[in-house]
Amino acid sequence: MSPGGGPEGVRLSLDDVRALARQVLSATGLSAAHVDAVAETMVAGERDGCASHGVYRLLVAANSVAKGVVSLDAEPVLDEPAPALARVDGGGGFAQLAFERGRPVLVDKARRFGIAALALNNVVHFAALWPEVEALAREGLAALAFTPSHAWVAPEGGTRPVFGTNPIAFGWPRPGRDPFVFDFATSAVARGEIELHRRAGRPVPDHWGYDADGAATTVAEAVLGGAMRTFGGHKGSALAAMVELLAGPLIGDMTSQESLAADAGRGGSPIGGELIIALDPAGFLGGALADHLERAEAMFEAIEAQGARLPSQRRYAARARSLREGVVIPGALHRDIMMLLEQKG
Ligand code: NDP
Ligand code: PYC
Repeated sequence: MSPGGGPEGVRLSLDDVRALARQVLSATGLSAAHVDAVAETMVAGERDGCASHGVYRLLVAANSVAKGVVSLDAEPVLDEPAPALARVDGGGGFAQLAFERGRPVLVDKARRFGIAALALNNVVHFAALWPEVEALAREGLAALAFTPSHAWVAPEGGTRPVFGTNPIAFGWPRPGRDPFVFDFATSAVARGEIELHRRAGRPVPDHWGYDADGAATTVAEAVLGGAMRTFGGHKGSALAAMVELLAGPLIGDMTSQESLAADAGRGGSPIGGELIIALDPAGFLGGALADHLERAEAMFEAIEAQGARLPSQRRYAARARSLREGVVIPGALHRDIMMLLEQKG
């Protein structure tokens, strides 16, 4: 760890971030396998400039442990309900380890059948989805991932929460280049972003949510206690419903309303399911694969040629910078993490 983050920040190398994340997670009592899997997603989030899903999530993970929401040493159990389907029961543990255990099977099935799906059930989820679809795209697969959360988001036209923040992530393999990846909540913004605004005492835009009386507000705390809004009006609302269905009832798991009810006021991270779908482009394209992937590149070029950027470009640039220079953690967040460590020590 070295100074240089400015008066309000602490500069850390990525190795420092990894060591800190492991130390805090170990101190909560998580098993070594969970510590490793969870820490890596936090390092990746911080490295890629995704503050709402970086080391801030140490506070979130520790809260879920303290509230008794997560199983500390759950060993994920894999089964294969059909040739192209895999399912991992996470046993109430964090989702990251369940994904790690299911990923090789998903990749193998996608290569064998052209398309395959992996359901994660009974997992506690607080993570970003891009690390998963990016990893699959780096294996040459197109990938989609969905997960509900807790009922925090109102449907378009209403003001009471029904949906989770319900992210959708997509990855596309680009030969010789970093994959094309996007990953966003179907709410106007991730809840973690509103929590960061609350921590910093900053107002939020008035289209992010309603207070408990259903009135638009710029007070982060009021949105957290009221209802968030979907992005893109009725379109985000329909996509949020799709995520509920695909990663809830379709895989035998909870909707965001059910997950919030199961939390019973403890205030932990959502417990429920995730669906990941992987397609091998070679399944449709066979020997013509290279030609068609090249046509995809023409589309990316047409986007960039007019000065528009691709999703994931900012993240890859942040990654390159963090690998060179490390990252700067806000001072208040660093203090809260160190305080957590002292309490556990
Ligand atoms: P954003 O609204 O910030 O959108 C992020 C995506 O949009 C990224 O792929 C980003 O690429 C891309 N993007 C942003 N601006 C542009 C632009 N101008 N041009 C092109 N692409 C752009 O994210 P959210 O706040 O909605 O979500 C943040 C994270 O929260 C996600 O990773 C999500 O998985 C996570 N989340 C997790 C939940 C869970 O239940 N586990 C629930 C909700 C959210 P880039 O990264 O390069 O900027
Ligand atoms: O930021 O909305 C969010 C979120 C919910 C669960 C994990 N992240």
